[in-house]
Amino acid sequence: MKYYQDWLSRKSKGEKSLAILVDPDKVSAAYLNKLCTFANEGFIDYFFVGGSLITSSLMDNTIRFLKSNAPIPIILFPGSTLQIHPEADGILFLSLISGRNPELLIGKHVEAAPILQSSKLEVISTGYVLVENGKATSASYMSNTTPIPYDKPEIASYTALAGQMLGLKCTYLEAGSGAINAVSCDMVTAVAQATTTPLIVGGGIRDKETARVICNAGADIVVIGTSVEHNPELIEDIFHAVKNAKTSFIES
Ligand code: 1GP
Repeated sequence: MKYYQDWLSRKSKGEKSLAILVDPDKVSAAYLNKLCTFANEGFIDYFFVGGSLITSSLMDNTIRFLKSNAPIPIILFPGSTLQIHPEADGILFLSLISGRNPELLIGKHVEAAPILQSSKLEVISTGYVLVENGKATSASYMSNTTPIPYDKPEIASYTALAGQMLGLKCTYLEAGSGAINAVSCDMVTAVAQATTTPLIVGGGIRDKETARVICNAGADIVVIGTSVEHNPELIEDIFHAVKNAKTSFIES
């Protein structure tokens, strides 16, 4: 569990990380080149690769390009079992614990298990928690589930805690790609205080200030996709904001 151990070690030191979401259906060759430049300069910790709907040829090309041109881990963030790719480094094995769709809680996992067993991918079991954000997102539409209300941090915190009690190794608090609002800081803090495992937060984070406050609220890894697709130059500033953040409810 090399990558997961790295997340635990960073969490124990209070170090925050930046993951860039790469959706193969949305990115150009020029953008991938740019991402690799930032990764080589040390401004990205992880690539998360996946999307709600992807054609497999683009997935192949994207993973191979990133793998050959950047020195950082590629973690799959799959929208379906079709997105399991053996040349990535790890996979978020997502169980959609905010929803009540049995296929996304366990059904697809049974289909994926033999494929993952025969791969070299590091499998990181993840409680995936969708949060309502002001508009329907691909994640809620494609999963056919109802997200947790934006203003109910206690529901999110007990959902994440139940996931941890079930043995899931981390929580991904998700407003959905392109969300109008990022998850609230109150919700991030509630989940961070209820659990001891790494907390990933994404969806609708568009600037360094939002990344900073989400990290200060208790996120360990922030995931950014849409905003940097539009303006990759944001990456360096967001990276510095993330690295300078510190969970505010922990006494030093
Ligand atoms: C989606 O959390 C990610 O899973 C990224 O969201 O595209 O809104 O940055 P954005």
